[in-house]
Amino acid sequence: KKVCVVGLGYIGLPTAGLLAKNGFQVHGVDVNIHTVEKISQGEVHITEPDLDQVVKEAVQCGLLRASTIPAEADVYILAVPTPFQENNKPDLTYVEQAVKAVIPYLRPGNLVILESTSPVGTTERIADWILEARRDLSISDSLYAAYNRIFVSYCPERVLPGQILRELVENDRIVGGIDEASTRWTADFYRHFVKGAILETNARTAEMAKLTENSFRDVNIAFANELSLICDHLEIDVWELIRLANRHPRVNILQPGPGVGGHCIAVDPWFLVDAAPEQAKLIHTARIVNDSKPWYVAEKVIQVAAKLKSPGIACLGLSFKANIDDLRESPALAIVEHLAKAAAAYLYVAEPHIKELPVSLQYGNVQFCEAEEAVRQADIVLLLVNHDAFGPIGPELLEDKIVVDTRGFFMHPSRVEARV
Ligand code: SAJ
Repeated sequence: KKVCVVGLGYIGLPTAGLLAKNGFQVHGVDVNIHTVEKISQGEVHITEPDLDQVVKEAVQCGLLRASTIPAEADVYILAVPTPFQENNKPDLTYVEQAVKAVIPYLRPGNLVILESTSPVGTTERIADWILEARRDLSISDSLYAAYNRIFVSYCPERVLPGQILRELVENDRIVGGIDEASTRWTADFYRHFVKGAILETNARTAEMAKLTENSFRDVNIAFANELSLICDHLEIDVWELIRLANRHPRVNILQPGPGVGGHCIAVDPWFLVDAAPEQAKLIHTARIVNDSKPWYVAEKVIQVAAKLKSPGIACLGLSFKANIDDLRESPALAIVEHLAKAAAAYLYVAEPHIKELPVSLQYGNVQFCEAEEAVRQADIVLLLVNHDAFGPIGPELLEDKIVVDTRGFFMHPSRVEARV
C-alpha cells in the first residue's frame, strides 16, 4: 500500500517514518523546501529521540521519500498545523491548502485521514471540499455509488513530545469517519502499526474527543494555578498543600507552574470556546487563569527586585516544559522577555537545552549562562522550568538568595520568597 503524508512536522514525520518501518511505501509532502531536502538526505529537522535513525533507515531503504508536491497513493494522512488567530478563532488555512493539494491525485477507493487538531465539523468540510472539486467522486454508502467512492476520517494524534515514536505505537487511537465504511477502513489501516486499542466512533465525536482531552488538562492545570495564587495570598506552601490533598483517595491535583505552554493545551480549548461560547464557560475561564499566570510571576519578581539595589536575577529555564528544547509558546520565555524589558535588573539566563539565547532576549542586560554560574551571580533565583539538569543546584548554592520557585523544584532553600 502507498501512503502520502502531508505535513512533515512533529506528527507527520514520525508517522511517515513509522509507516515506512512497517513496510508501507511513503510519500512525504511539506511546503518547506529545506525540510524536504533534509529528509531526502535521510536527516531530520526536528529534535525527537530516535527519529533521526528511523528516518535515515526509511530513506535509505527507499520506503520514504519527500517532496513539495503530493503523489498518487491509497491513503492520505494530513498532519498540518491548525493554529488560532488573534481573535482566538481556529485557522484552517493549512488544512484547506493540504486538502486542495491532494484533490487532483485522488482516485476512487482512496482514504483521506485528518490527524491535525481541528474544530468539530472539519472532517465533514474536507469531504465537502473534495466533492465540490471532484464531481467524479462520491461518499455515498449506497451500492450504486460504491464504484467511485472515497473515504474520509478523523484520527487525532495524542503523542507527547519526547516520547512520540513509542506513543505512536502504544497509545490507543480514536478513529471517526464521515460514515461507517470510512471508520472501518481507517481502523483497519491503523491496526497495521498501532499496538494500542483502536476505538471507533464518528468524525464529530473524534474531533471533540481530541479537544476534550487537552481542555481537561488545561482546566486541571488552571485549578492548580489558581490554588497557587490563593496560597501566595494566604502564605501557604502550595506544593505541600497539593501533596497533602492528593493523599485523599479521590483527589488528584496537577502541578502549578509559570503558565501553560506548547502548541496544544494552550490552543485547543479555544476551539471549544469558539464553537460554543455560551456553554464553554469553565473552559474559557481556565484559559484566562493559565494565560495570566506568566504576568503574575513576572510582576512578583519585579516587586522583589525593586527592593534591591542593582539586582541580578538568575532565570532558570526557557522551554515550555521540562527536559525539552522547545521554546514555542513558552510561558518561561514570555516571563524572561518581560523581565528583560521591565525589571531594573541584570538577568543571568540558563537553558541547558539550547546553544544560544533567542533573538527576543538579545538585550544588553541579559547574559546566557550555565545554571550554577547564573545562580552564583544572582541575588534572586527564578526557577521557571523543572529540568533534570538543574538537580545539582542544592541548598548551599541558594543559601543567601531570594528564591521564586514556580515549579516547587527547590524543596528546602533557606529563603523562599514565593512559590507561585
Ligand atoms: N503543565 C503544568 N502543570 C502540570 C502539567 C503540565 O503547568 O501539572 C504545563 C507544562 O509545563 C506545559 C503545558 O502544561 O507548559 C503543557 O504540557 P503537557 O505535558 O501537559 O502537554 P503537551 O503540550 O506536551 O502535550 C499534550 C498532551 N495532551 C494531554 O496530555 C491531554 C499530548 O498527549 C497531546 O498529544 C499533545 O498535547 C497534543 O499534541 O495535543
